[in-house]
Amino acid sequence: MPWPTDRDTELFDVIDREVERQNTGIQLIASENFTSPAVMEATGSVLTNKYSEGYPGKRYYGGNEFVDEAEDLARTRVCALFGADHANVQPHSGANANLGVFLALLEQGDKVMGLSLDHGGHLTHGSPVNISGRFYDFISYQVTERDERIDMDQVRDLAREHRPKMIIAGATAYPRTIDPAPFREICDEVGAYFLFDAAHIAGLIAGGAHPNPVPYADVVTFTTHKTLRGPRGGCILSKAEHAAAIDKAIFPGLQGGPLEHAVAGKAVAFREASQPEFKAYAAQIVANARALAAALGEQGFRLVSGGTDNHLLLIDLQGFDAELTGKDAQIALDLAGITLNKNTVPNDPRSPFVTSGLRIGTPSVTTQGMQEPEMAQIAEFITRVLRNPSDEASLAAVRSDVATLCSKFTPYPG
Ligand code: DSN
Repeated sequence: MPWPTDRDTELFDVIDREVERQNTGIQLIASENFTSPAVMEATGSVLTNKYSEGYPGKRYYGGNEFVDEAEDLARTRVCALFGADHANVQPHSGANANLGVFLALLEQGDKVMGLSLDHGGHLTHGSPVNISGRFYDFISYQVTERDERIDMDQVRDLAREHRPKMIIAGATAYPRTIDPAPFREICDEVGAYFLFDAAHIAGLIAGGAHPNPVPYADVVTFTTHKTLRGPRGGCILSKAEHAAAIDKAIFPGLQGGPLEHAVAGKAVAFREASQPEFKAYAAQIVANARALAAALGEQGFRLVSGGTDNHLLLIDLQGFDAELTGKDAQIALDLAGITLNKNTVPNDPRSPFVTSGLRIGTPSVTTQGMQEPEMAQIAEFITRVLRNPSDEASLAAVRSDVATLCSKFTPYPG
């Protein structure tokens, strides 16, 4: 029985409109990127047809000889890229990667430490609405009031007081370098496992623009679609001693059949990230974030922690316009073709649905080839929008300027 031959215009027209949106607007969501046609080719391949529960050489179903080769390529490449003993490339997402690590190394109710969500931590680092916060006893550390950087004195004090089974480093909205060495020292002192969640910065690590936590941490998790520029998905790197427990936790503990088309896309991305050009890419992401931070600072915006070391910056809007919420700023910028997300700032008086801040990232615009001069232009566009967020004519004028800029840097021409 053949497949239908008529084109599903209802659905593919929607995708065409999304291509147009990505091509003509400025994408500043810190956790997004434009993946390569090769990654998309692998992700859209016939590997989507195959069931392959298990791991290379140990599958439950037949016909996995080529899937095994693809998954082995992904595992070998990512281990070489980060200098890891062992990789599990099957997690469907970063959240699943983290949950898999918890399942492998913790018992329900164990104490774990992570960065507080409202200070830049991730949902899976102990939020009460996430399974992490419901099944484990999380103790949150924060950033300091003084410099808005992770308070390592507090991390040490809390670790000594609570003796957690695991300490998590890593963040989703933190603009500064996270040094893995002091975390390792504290973990050793209190006998805790050290998990580094590198989701946001995996590409910066691969490109040499951020210290590599792999030599320090027992386990490193990350998503493959952010700075690393691969397909959507997760990955776990671990010391050899944790390999069997992690593999067992992901399958059969947490997931069923792996998404081998996504695993193949990851293999392609790991190769791309090992090329010399990727080093230049990672360095330019950081240079662009710094340039954007400096330009926004000149326009009167306060940056959380005063700037950035990585791919993202956090704007605290309270000094710029006390009435302007992150929510309203996001909506106005979207209307002008600038996509980013509202974000709480440390000690934010507003709720996470409203917020007083914006998170801005440079991975996507850097993939497009934009550099420091374009960052100055983007800062100017953002300022024009946020000075008059309800002025439709002003928003339309910025929208037109955004389209002109993007026409020189189209990610997916044709
Ligand atoms: N939602 C991702 C982010 O934007 O940082 C993290 O999971």
